Amino acid sequence: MKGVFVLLTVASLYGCGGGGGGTTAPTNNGVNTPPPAGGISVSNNTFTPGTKTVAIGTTVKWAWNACTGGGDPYGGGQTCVSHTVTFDDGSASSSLQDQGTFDKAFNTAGTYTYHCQIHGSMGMTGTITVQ
Ligand SMILES: [Cu+2]
Repeated sequence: MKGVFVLLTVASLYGCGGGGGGTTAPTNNGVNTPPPAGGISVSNNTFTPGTKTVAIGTTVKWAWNACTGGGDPYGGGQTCVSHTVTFDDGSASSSLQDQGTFDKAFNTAGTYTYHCQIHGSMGMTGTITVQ
């Protein structure tokens, strides 16, 4: 019995696909990720803070906080809305995801604008100024 459990655990580990780039696979269903100090929260239709100034060489982290609701008496789960961090210059951007994080290093001075592919037209945009 114990051996079967171990085999199943190993099989499920191998079943996880590899993530790409700086995006962490969303592993915690219905769980928001608090942004670290200096990070940016990705919530429903807004990035907070929407504008940010960093020093050259800084890695900025976005953390998805797009799950709301849940906690009803019947144990219903939260609803998580998918968003992207998509750079207007076509540089490395996040996946369309409803949880997890995305990291991007800024090694060149400049102004980098980004948007959510789904909600950019609703004003879900942001700017990173690197100096
Ligand atoms: Cu969005």
